[in-house]
Amino acid sequence: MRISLVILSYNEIVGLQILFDNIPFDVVDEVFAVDGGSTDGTLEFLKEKNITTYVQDIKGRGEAFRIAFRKSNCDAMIFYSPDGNEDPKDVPRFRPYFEQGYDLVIANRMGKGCYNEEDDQVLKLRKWTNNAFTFLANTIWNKGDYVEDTINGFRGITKQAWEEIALDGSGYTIEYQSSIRSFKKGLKIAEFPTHEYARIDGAKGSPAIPTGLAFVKLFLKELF
Ligand SMILES: Nc1nc2c(ncn2[C@@H]2O[C@H](COP(=O)(O)OP(=O)(O)OP(=O)(O)O)[C@@H](O)[C@H]2O)c(=O)[nH]1
Ligand SMILES: [Mg+2]
Repeated sequence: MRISLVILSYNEIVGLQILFDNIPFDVVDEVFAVDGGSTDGTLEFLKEKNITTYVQDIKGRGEAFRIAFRKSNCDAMIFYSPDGNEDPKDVPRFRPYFEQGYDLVIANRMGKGCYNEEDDQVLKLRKWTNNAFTFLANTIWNKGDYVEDTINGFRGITKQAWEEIALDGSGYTIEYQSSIRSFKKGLKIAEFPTHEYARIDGAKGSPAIPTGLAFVKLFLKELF
Protein backbone atom coordinates (compact mmCIF):
# COMPACT_ATOMS: atom_id res chain seq x y z
CA MET A 1 0.00 0.00 0.00
CA ARG A 2 1.55 3.26 -1.17
CA ILE A 3 0.54 6.46 0.63
CA SER A 4 0.82 10.13 -0.31
CA LEU A 5 1.14 12.81 2.31
CA VAL A 6 -0.59 15.96 1.07
CA ILE A 7 0.28 19.24 2.77
CA LEU A 8 -2.59 21.73 2.50
CA SER A 9 -1.50 25.32 2.87
CA TYR A 10 -2.77 28.81 2.37
CA ASN A 11 -0.54 31.49 3.91
CA GLU A 12 0.76 29.11 6.56
CA ILE A 13 4.42 30.19 6.76
CA VAL A 14 4.44 30.64 10.55
CA GLY A 15 3.04 27.16 11.19
CA LEU A 16 5.22 25.55 8.54
CA GLN A 17 8.42 26.97 9.96
CA ILE A 18 7.63 25.51 13.37
CA LEU A 19 6.14 22.18 12.29
CA PHE A 20 7.99 21.14 9.15
CA ASP A 21 10.87 19.32 10.87
CA ASN A 22 8.42 17.32 13.00
CA ILE A 23 6.61 15.82 10.01
CA PRO A 24 7.58 12.12 9.71
CA PHE A 25 8.14 12.01 5.97
CA ASP A 26 9.80 8.60 6.20
CA VAL A 27 6.49 6.79 6.83
CA VAL A 28 4.93 7.80 3.50
CA ASP A 29 5.82 7.04 -0.11
CA GLU A 30 5.19 10.43 -1.69
CA VAL A 31 4.89 14.01 -0.43
CA PHE A 32 3.50 17.05 -2.16
CA ALA A 33 1.70 20.25 -1.25
CA VAL A 34 -1.44 21.83 -2.62
CA ASP A 35 -1.50 25.55 -1.94
CA GLY A 36 -4.39 27.98 -2.13
CA GLY A 37 -2.25 30.81 -3.54
CA SER A 38 -0.05 31.87 -0.62
CA THR A 39 1.67 35.23 -0.67
CA ASP A 40 3.41 35.08 2.73
CA GLY A 41 6.51 33.05 1.85
CA THR A 42 4.86 29.63 2.14
CA LEU A 43 5.61 28.82 -1.53
CA GLU A 44 9.25 29.87 -1.20
CA PHE A 45 9.60 27.80 1.99
CA LEU A 46 8.17 24.67 0.33
CA LYS A 47 10.45 25.16 -2.66
CA GLU A 48 13.49 25.48 -0.42
CA LYS A 49 12.49 22.19 1.23
CA ASN A 50 12.11 20.51 -2.19
CA ILE A 51 8.40 19.86 -1.73
CA THR A 52 6.57 19.68 -5.06
CA THR A 53 3.76 22.21 -4.79
CA TYR A 54 0.63 22.62 -6.89
CA VAL A 55 -0.84 26.11 -6.64
CA GLN A 56 -4.60 26.22 -7.07
CA ASP A 57 -6.33 28.32 -9.73
CA ILE A 58 -9.53 28.05 -7.72
CA LYS A 59 -9.24 28.59 -3.97
CA GLY A 60 -10.74 26.46 -1.22
CA ARG A 61 -10.03 23.14 0.48
CA GLY A 62 -12.54 21.32 -1.72
CA GLU A 63 -10.55 22.13 -4.82
CA ALA A 64 -7.31 21.29 -2.97
CA PHE A 65 -8.61 17.77 -2.22
CA ARG A 66 -9.56 17.26 -5.87
CA ILE A 67 -6.15 18.40 -7.11
CA ALA A 68 -4.48 16.06 -4.60
CA PHE A 69 -6.50 13.15 -5.94
CA ARG A 70 -5.42 13.92 -9.50
CA LYS A 71 -1.75 14.37 -8.57
CA SER A 72 -1.28 11.46 -6.17
CA ASN A 73 0.57 8.44 -7.55
CA CYS A 74 -0.34 6.28 -4.55
CA ASP A 75 -3.19 4.09 -3.27
CA ALA A 76 -4.20 6.42 -0.44
CA MET A 77 -3.75 10.03 0.64
CA ILE A 78 -3.29 11.62 4.06
CA PHE A 79 -4.21 15.30 4.28
CA TYR A 80 -2.11 17.32 6.70
CA SER A 81 -2.63 21.02 7.44
CA PRO A 82 0.39 22.74 9.01
CA ASP A 83 -1.48 25.40 10.97
CA GLY A 84 -0.83 23.90 14.41
CA ASN A 85 -4.20 22.18 14.95
CA GLU A 86 -2.94 18.80 13.79
CA ASP A 87 -0.22 16.78 15.48
CA PRO A 88 2.36 15.63 12.91
CA LYS A 89 3.14 12.69 15.22
CA ASP A 90 -0.22 11.22 14.16
CA VAL A 91 0.83 10.82 10.51
CA PRO A 92 2.16 7.25 11.03
CA ARG A 93 -1.14 6.19 12.59
CA PHE A 94 -3.02 6.09 9.28
CA ARG A 95 -1.17 3.31 7.49
CA PRO A 96 -2.24 0.37 9.69
CA TYR A 97 -5.91 1.22 9.07
CA PHE A 98 -5.44 1.41 5.32
CA GLU A 99 -3.60 -1.89 5.42
CA GLN A 100 -6.52 -3.42 7.33
CA GLY A 101 -8.82 -2.37 4.50
CA TYR A 102 -10.36 0.85 5.81
CA ASP A 103 -11.43 3.34 3.15
CA LEU A 104 -11.57 6.51 5.25
CA VAL A 105 -9.44 7.16 8.35
CA ILE A 106 -10.18 10.15 10.59
CA ALA A 107 -8.21 11.73 13.45
CA ASN A 108 -10.95 12.08 16.07
CA ARG A 109 -11.04 15.23 18.22
CA MET A 110 -14.41 14.55 19.80
CA GLY A 111 -14.63 11.16 21.51
CA LYS A 112 -13.38 9.81 24.82
CA GLY A 113 -9.63 10.24 25.19
CA CYS A 114 -9.62 12.86 22.44
CA TYR A 115 -8.97 16.58 22.77
CA ASN A 116 -10.62 19.42 20.91
CA GLU A 117 -9.14 22.92 20.88
CA GLU A 118 -12.22 24.19 22.78
CA ASP A 119 -12.15 21.55 25.51
CA ASP A 120 -10.68 23.92 28.08
CA GLN A 121 -13.40 26.52 27.43
CA VAL A 122 -16.84 26.62 29.04
CA LEU A 123 -18.52 27.72 25.81
CA LYS A 124 -17.62 25.20 23.15
CA LEU A 125 -19.65 26.71 20.32
CA ARG A 126 -17.61 25.29 17.51
CA LYS A 127 -17.38 21.82 19.06
CA TRP A 128 -21.11 21.71 19.76
CA THR A 129 -21.94 22.84 16.23
CA ASN A 130 -19.57 20.20 14.83
CA ASN A 131 -21.17 17.54 17.03
CA ALA A 132 -24.68 18.54 15.93
CA PHE A 133 -23.72 18.14 12.26
CA THR A 134 -22.04 14.85 13.12
CA PHE A 135 -25.15 13.59 14.93
CA LEU A 136 -27.38 14.46 11.95
CA ALA A 137 -25.10 12.77 9.44
CA ASN A 138 -24.84 9.61 11.56
CA THR A 139 -28.58 9.47 12.21
CA ILE A 140 -29.59 9.95 8.61
CA TRP A 141 -26.93 8.10 6.64
CA ASN A 142 -24.65 5.92 8.75
CA LYS A 143 -25.53 2.23 8.90
CA GLY A 144 -22.27 1.29 10.68
CA ASP A 145 -20.67 2.26 14.00
CA TYR A 146 -21.14 5.86 15.13
CA VAL A 147 -18.44 8.15 13.71
CA GLU A 148 -17.55 10.81 16.29
CA ASP A 149 -15.72 13.37 14.16
CA THR A 150 -17.22 13.68 10.69
CA ILE A 151 -15.60 17.08 10.10
CA ASN A 152 -11.91 17.04 11.03
CA GLY A 153 -9.69 17.88 8.10
CA PHE A 154 -6.95 15.58 9.37
CA ARG A 155 -7.99 12.44 7.54
CA GLY A 156 -6.89 9.94 4.96
CA ILE A 157 -8.76 8.24 2.17
CA THR A 158 -7.97 5.58 -0.39
CA LYS A 159 -8.04 6.66 -4.01
CA GLN A 160 -10.56 3.94 -4.76
CA ALA A 161 -12.94 5.33 -2.12
CA TRP A 162 -12.33 8.87 -3.33
CA GLU A 163 -13.35 7.83 -6.84
CA GLU A 164 -16.49 6.21 -5.50
CA ILE A 165 -17.70 9.20 -3.49
CA ALA A 166 -17.01 11.77 -6.25
CA LEU A 167 -16.97 14.90 -4.09
CA ASP A 168 -17.97 18.26 -5.49
CA GLY A 169 -18.03 20.21 -2.18
CA SER A 170 -16.11 23.44 -1.89
CA GLY A 171 -14.09 25.07 0.88
CA TYR A 172 -14.36 23.78 4.42
CA THR A 173 -17.35 21.50 3.70
CA ILE A 174 -15.31 18.95 1.77
CA GLU A 175 -14.52 16.80 4.81
CA TYR A 176 -18.11 16.69 6.01
CA GLN A 177 -19.21 15.75 2.51
CA SER A 178 -16.59 13.01 2.40
CA SER A 179 -18.01 11.54 5.61
CA ILE A 180 -21.64 11.77 4.44
CA ARG A 181 -20.90 10.20 1.06
CA SER A 182 -18.85 7.46 2.73
CA PHE A 183 -21.87 6.68 4.94
CA LYS A 184 -24.12 6.60 1.89
CA LYS A 185 -21.80 4.16 0.12
CA GLY A 186 -21.29 2.05 3.24
CA LEU A 187 -17.51 2.50 3.14
CA LYS A 188 -15.29 1.25 5.97
CA ILE A 189 -14.45 4.14 8.32
CA ALA A 190 -11.92 4.14 11.18
CA GLU A 191 -11.15 6.81 13.76
CA PHE A 192 -8.22 7.15 16.13
CA PRO A 193 -8.08 9.59 19.06
CA THR A 194 -6.11 12.76 18.49
CA HIS A 195 -5.21 15.93 20.37
CA GLU A 196 -6.11 19.12 18.58
CA TYR A 197 -3.72 21.96 19.42
CA ALA A 198 -4.29 25.69 19.05
CA ARG A 199 -3.67 27.37 15.75
CA ILE A 200 -0.09 28.69 15.68
CA ASP A 201 -0.79 31.86 13.72
CA GLY A 202 -3.91 32.77 15.66
CA ALA A 203 -4.92 35.66 13.44
CA LYS A 204 -6.34 33.44 10.69
CA GLY A 205 -8.72 30.48 10.54
CA SER A 206 -12.08 29.67 9.02
CA PRO A 207 -14.80 32.31 9.57
CA ALA A 208 -17.48 30.82 11.88
CA ILE A 209 -20.71 32.16 10.39
CA PRO A 210 -20.04 31.77 6.64
CA THR A 211 -18.56 28.33 7.34
CA GLY A 212 -21.62 27.34 9.39
CA LEU A 213 -23.95 28.46 6.61
CA ALA A 214 -21.93 26.52 4.04
CA PHE A 215 -22.37 23.41 6.21
CA VAL A 216 -26.17 23.88 6.34
CA LYS A 217 -26.24 24.28 2.56
CA LEU A 218 -24.12 21.16 2.03
CA PHE A 219 -26.26 19.17 4.47
CA LEU A 220 -29.48 20.14 2.65
CA LYS A 221 -27.89 19.35 -0.70
CA GLU A 222 -26.94 15.86 0.47
CA LEU A 223 -30.42 15.36 1.91
CA PHE A 224 -32.39 16.21 -1.24
N1 LIG B 1 -4.62 24.18 -0.22
C1 LIG B 1 -5.42 24.97 0.48
N2 LIG B 1 -5.35 24.99 1.82
C2 LIG B 1 -6.19 25.82 2.47
C3 LIG B 1 -7.12 26.66 1.84
N3 LIG B 1 -7.80 27.34 2.79
C4 LIG B 1 -7.28 26.96 3.98
N4 LIG B 1 -6.31 26.04 3.79
C5 LIG B 1 -5.48 25.36 4.78
O1 LIG B 1 -6.30 24.45 5.47
C6 LIG B 1 -5.93 24.36 6.82
C7 LIG B 1 -7.14 24.59 7.70
O2 LIG B 1 -7.63 25.88 7.50
P1 LIG B 1 -8.01 26.82 8.72
O3 LIG B 1 -8.26 28.16 8.16
O4 LIG B 1 -7.01 26.66 9.80
O5 LIG B 1 -9.40 26.23 9.17
P2 LIG B 1 -9.80 25.65 10.55
O6 LIG B 1 -8.77 24.69 11.03
O7 LIG B 1 -11.19 25.20 10.40
O8 LIG B 1 -9.80 26.96 11.47
P3 LIG B 1 -8.98 27.24 12.83
O9 LIG B 1 -9.60 26.37 13.91
O10 LIG B 1 -9.18 28.68 13.06
O11 LIG B 1 -7.57 26.86 12.62
C8 LIG B 1 -4.78 25.35 7.02
O12 LIG B 1 -3.55 24.65 6.93
C9 LIG B 1 -4.93 26.29 5.84
O13 LIG B 1 -3.71 26.87 5.46
C10 LIG B 1 -7.16 26.62 0.40
O14 LIG B 1 -7.92 27.31 -0.26
N5 LIG B 1 -6.30 25.75 -0.21
MG1 LIG C 1 -6.94 25.23 11.52
